[in-house]
Amino acid sequence: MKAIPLKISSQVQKAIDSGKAVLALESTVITHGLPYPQNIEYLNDIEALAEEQGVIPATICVLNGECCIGLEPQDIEILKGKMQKGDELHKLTLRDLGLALAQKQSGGTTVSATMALAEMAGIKVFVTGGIGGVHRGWQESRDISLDIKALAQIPVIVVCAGCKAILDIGATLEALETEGVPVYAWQTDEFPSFYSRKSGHIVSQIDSAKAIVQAFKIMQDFDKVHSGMLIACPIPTQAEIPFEEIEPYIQQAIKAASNISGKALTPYLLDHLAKSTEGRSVKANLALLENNLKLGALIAKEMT
Ligand code: PSU
Ligand code: MN
Repeated sequence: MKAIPLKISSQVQKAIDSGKAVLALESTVITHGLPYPQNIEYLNDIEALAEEQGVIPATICVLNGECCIGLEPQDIEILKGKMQKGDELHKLTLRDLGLALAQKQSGGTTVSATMALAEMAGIKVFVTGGIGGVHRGWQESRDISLDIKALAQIPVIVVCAGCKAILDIGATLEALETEGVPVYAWQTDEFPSFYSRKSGHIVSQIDSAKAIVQAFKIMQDFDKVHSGMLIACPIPTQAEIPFEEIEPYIQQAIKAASNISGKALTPYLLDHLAKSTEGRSVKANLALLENNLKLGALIAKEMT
């Protein structure tokens, strides 16, 4: 078996070599989660914010068939160029990586693919907006994100603001339990629901980066356990869209998406919400990403 070649940016490589804290960042949020040009602004802002918080950002994506762990300035230009030209940027889950590398594709990596690549690079902490999970109506569609399986099998800590609000949150939490994924809410006992701080679902509370890292390290000492860990960090109060307010928009979006399935579904729903809420959902998304990054930085620093 040959190892998959990783294109680790010089900054990230230097940080790894010197034992500095590195934080992996997801890229499907850039290619498929946020509208253009906010997505490129986000990429620049979030990398700067990471450095402010004392960690080296490693945005992970695939560019022309290469697995990038951290982006060089020219990589950001390539990504930007592809977005401007409307070149195809794929949404790459873990199962898509083989063909993507073989065919020199480019794309954003989802939580499952980013976790796998981060782990291969030795990065243990990863920040995203919301994980994929069990979709509403799963009894019929069987739509359950590969993210759940990745969390069960790849030992990386994932910081998110809950699962995407468009999902069946209760069923997602049950699936995470079945797969043995530890799930903690940050300084609260309620699992947040992405745009809102509340979901009505109670999970275990965790209050410090130290406790997170300790629990994670002990889990790794179990021979038969290789799971990741999910830390759900509620969106800041001032950026929140209360559940009762966003829910009608979500239902509208789901209704409009009745003939869309597979991996096109999430981007469709997010785009629909961005339009129907006149950009409010995008603003909330950006705020929660920054907030997650700050927590991810604390954990990554604790890890070193
Ligand atoms: N949450 C968002 N925006 C996104 C995603 C999640 O707010 O773009 C992406 C993540 O990359 C996640 C993926 O891993 O959607 C899950 O997609 P699916 O439901 O098709 O598995
Ligand atoms: Mn799916």
